Amino acid sequence: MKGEPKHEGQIDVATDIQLMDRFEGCLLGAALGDAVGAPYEGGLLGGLAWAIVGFGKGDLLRWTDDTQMGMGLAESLVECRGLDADHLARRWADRMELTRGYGPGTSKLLRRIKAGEDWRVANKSVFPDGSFGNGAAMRAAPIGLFYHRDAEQLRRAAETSSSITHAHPLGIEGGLLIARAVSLALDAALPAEEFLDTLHSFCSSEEYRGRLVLVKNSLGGDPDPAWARRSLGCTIRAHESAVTAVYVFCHFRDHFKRMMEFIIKMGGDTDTIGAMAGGLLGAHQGRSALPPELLDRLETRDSIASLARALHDCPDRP
Ligand code: R7I
Ligand code: MG
Ligand code: MG
Repeated sequence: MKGEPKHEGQIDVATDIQLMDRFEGCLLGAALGDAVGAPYEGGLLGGLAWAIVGFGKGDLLRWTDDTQMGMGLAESLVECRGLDADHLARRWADRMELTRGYGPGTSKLLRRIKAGEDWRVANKSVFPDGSFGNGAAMRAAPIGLFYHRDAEQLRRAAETSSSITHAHPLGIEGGLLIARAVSLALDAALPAEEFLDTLHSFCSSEEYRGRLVLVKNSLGGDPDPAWARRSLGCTIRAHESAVTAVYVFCHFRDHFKRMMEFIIKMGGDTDTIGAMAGGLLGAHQGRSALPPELLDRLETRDSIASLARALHDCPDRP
């Protein structure tokens, strides 16, 4: 039982079951946030395009590139028992379905990797300094889960996995922020101030650190979508959306539906902010915090849950 002294080698079963539940909550929460936010990304035209792609699929909640890449990352971590960047680059390139709404730069460079180009070359082929889109941040949750016990391994894995497609320092930092935030969110007792302070010291650029200070100052007040849009951003750029997801999580850490309503009201990159914030909420609260009536409609729900369990059970997880 929790709190009782343990003998050497004895496993705390309750804690392990809770951790497994939070792994499931995280990957399912990210996919659900992505799928619930997807019809609102890109305004009316984006919604229309998403509806056309989904025509005939009933009320299934369909996820986008955010989840496709996140699941590819989780699979690769499990199969390679840790991060193998070449394996991961191939996995992403092989799995890419264009109807999932990939970012323009990412889809171009994944096509080049699929054609045989090394990711170390492809990642500067579209933008000369690499991309600062939020494509690395949107899929970073599995890194946060897998390496949650070791912040330095987490940093290295987040940097490498981000730079496969997002070599710009701001793109990489988005992946770092979300991976670290997920690892911290697994601790259900962590106070929001401490969570934000740890993230602040983990980040290096003013784009991220300045916004994290704004988020800390907002604690205790009411969340405001217009303020968040203006001061933190809700765009496709990593530094204008990853901290925003942290803000949303801090204000709605146990209200998935209210959190998604807020994200949709804020507008902009709704699927991606939904994926990042949904992953944080699920990591923090576990699977039971996700509304069952929405989970029942989530595309590939069961395989996402079993991938989360495989990630948890991976023998080489630090
Ligand atoms: O980051 P990325 O994979 O896009 C992810 C987004 C999410 O919202 C997904 O849901 C999906 O809809 O797409 O794709 P990128 O094309 O790498 O980056 C996104 C955009 O950021 C680019 O298309 C550019 O508009 C902008 N951007 C840059 N612009 C100028 N210079 C990214 N990097 C640069 C840059 O270096
Ligand atoms: Mg998307
Ligand atoms: Mg998006």
